[in-house]
Amino acid sequence: MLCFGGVPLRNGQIINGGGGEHDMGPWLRHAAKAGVRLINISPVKADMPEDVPAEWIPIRPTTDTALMLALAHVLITEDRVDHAFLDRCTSGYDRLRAYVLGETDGTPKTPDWAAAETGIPVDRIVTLAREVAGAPTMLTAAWSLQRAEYGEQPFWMLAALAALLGSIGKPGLGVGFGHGSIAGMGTIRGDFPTVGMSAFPNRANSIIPVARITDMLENPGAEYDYNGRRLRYPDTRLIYWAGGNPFHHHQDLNRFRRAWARAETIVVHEPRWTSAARHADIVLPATTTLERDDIASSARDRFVLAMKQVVPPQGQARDDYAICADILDAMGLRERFTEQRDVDAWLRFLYGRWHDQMGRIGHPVPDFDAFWAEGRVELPERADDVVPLAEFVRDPERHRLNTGSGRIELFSETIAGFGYDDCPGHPTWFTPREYLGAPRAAQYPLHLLTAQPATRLHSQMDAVGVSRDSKVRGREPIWLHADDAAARGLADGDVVRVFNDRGACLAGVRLTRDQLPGVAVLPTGAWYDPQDALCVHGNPNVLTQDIGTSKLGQGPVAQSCLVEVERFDGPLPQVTVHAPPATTEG
Ligand SMILES: Nc1nc2c(c(=O)[nH]1)N[C@H]1C(S)=C(S)[C@@H](COP(=O)(O)OP(=O)(O)OC[C@H]3O[C@@H](n4cnc5c(=O)[nH]c(N)nc54)[C@H](O)[C@@H]3O)O[C@H]1N2
Ligand SMILES: Nc1nc2c(c(=O)[nH]1)N[C@H]1C(S)=C(S)[C@@H](COP(=O)(O)OP(=O)(O)OC[C@H]3O[C@@H](n4cnc5c(=O)[nH]c(N)nc54)[C@H](O)[C@@H]3O)O[C@H]1N2
Ligand SMILES: [Mo]
Repeated sequence: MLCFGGVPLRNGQIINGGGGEHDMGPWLRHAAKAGVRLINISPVKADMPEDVPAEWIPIRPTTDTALMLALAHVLITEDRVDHAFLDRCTSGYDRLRAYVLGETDGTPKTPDWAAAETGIPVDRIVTLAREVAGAPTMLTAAWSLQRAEYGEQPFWMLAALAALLGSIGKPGLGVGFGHGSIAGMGTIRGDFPTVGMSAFPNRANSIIPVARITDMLENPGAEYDYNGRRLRYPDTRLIYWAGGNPFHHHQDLNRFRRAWARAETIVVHEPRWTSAARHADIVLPATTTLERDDIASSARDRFVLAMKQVVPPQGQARDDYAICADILDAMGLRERFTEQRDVDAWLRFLYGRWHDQMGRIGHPVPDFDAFWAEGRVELPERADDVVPLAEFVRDPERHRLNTGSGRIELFSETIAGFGYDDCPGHPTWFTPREYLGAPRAAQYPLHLLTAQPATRLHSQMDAVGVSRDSKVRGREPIWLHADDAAARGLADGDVVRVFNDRGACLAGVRLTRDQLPGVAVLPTGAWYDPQDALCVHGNPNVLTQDIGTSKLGQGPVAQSCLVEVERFDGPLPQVTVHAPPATTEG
């Protein structure tokens, strides 16, 4: 199993909709015990847990597409591709092949070529290609590979690689994304419905890719490309934000902060005095899940969980639901919004609907009161094997895919038809602006990775407990290779200034040898605490660039980021962002 970005267990404790089962570690160990050879292709060795035997192939960040293309080059030139599979199940192989061999652009994607980009020795690339061709191989990549310039390419190329190997549609093989990104990937939960609300139609018929928010605020009315469409940014006067911390998650926060200030009114629902709340005109204190009753349910988890209130709402906090209902009341729309249900009635209604669906498909579950008393419903594991795309591979004509050709597209006429210079019709290597091979690396020689934090979910509960205890002199830890630190006269526990021409933050040095030299890791989530243009706490998004992955996806490119670090010897500024707000009586 080739794991691009490894299988970092810290990420597997999270799942949208709640996790009743932490299955990533057990399944990974199970696979290792069963004799599956695991290969961690990542700048960071710890992306595979220490107790799981695995080979580590260090790779320069954001060069995975180059490695995949070189693997394809070996498979093609040594005639190890599965021609029968390519003929039956794919379209456009000839186009991709011509590109890999350099017939279209004059650059054959040889192991030599890829070694220069990836830092992986030529021999290892060649043997790796032979190994994956010679043994049944599963491919996976962390979602983070997409959060980079041209982030569409590694995912498309990994799928293409699985197609060249003819492994798609076979048990335990093929390609699956995010096996190390979140709990429940590839879970053997049956195909059951979930407890949940239906989504409302978007009557305004207006969307933007979420990573383009700064562009939207800066350029009202401007046109931009997105996934084959030409869209226009709305003129945004009012920002209403509930459930999310843009001053945690967005890239290039100094630029974002200026753009955010252009809105006339900003309303934020928050349980905590976060940086987003601090940048709002009106903050409506919201309850946390601990202050209300709710139900957790996810299509990737075998448990439906009763999330019971633990404490009454604190201070003036109210449920988001109650806040919205009151606002709609002022518009004369309360009843249409609530459908005359309070929280308890909604939970009973949503659970009841699911209860009936489950009964109809032959899997009766307890009624609401029994569920609530027990605290959970456990859904059975599937008895049969689930093999994605097996039906398609068995009979590609009858089970056509939802692509233009109905097949796995190694060349897409649809995407080629968009005419994008940054996302053509087949997987392509583009030289990023920011990576260790860029001219800019002369000035900013460290590639900064901003992984998910091991000590919290994103920015949540940063001020307390495990998150607070992980800080180095109150700053977010930055992991540096010992040689990079030594070259800068840095020791473990030092506070450094991390900077580039977009911004700067402080961070606390942690040393390692298990990471590619030239790579620095500063996890996301330290609350943004800007003091004179310096985030004194360590939010890495003051450093990241805010451009789209390409005109196709317009996703964020947080992982494409070069920086330099230097010791911070001045008096240490106090981290103030965790302090509660000043209030007045009355
Ligand atoms: N503890 C914890 N778990 C979480 C979250 C959290 O905040 N905290 N967030 C959850 C959410 S919302 C999501 S979307 C998922 C995200 O899941 P991912 O996107 O998979 O998580 P990351 O930690 O960003 O990246 C995984 C690993 O990829 C490696 N990596 C980074 N860049 C490259 C590269 O260019 N090439 C290669 N080969 N490897 C690279 C990094 O070393 C990193 O450890 O995590 C979820 N799980
Ligand atoms: N540099 C860099 N940036 C990244 C990433 C990266 O890899 N690198 N990863 C990205 C990814 S994958 C993600 S998913 C985003 C995550 O970004 P966000 O989802 O914006 O981050 P959170 O910190 O989870 O924000 C959730 C907020 O909701 C509040 N909250 C909790 N419960 C409730 C509630 O019931 N009601 C209300 N109203 N509020 C509540 C919390 O206090 C918290 O402030 O970050 C992205 N940003
Ligand atoms: Mo995410």
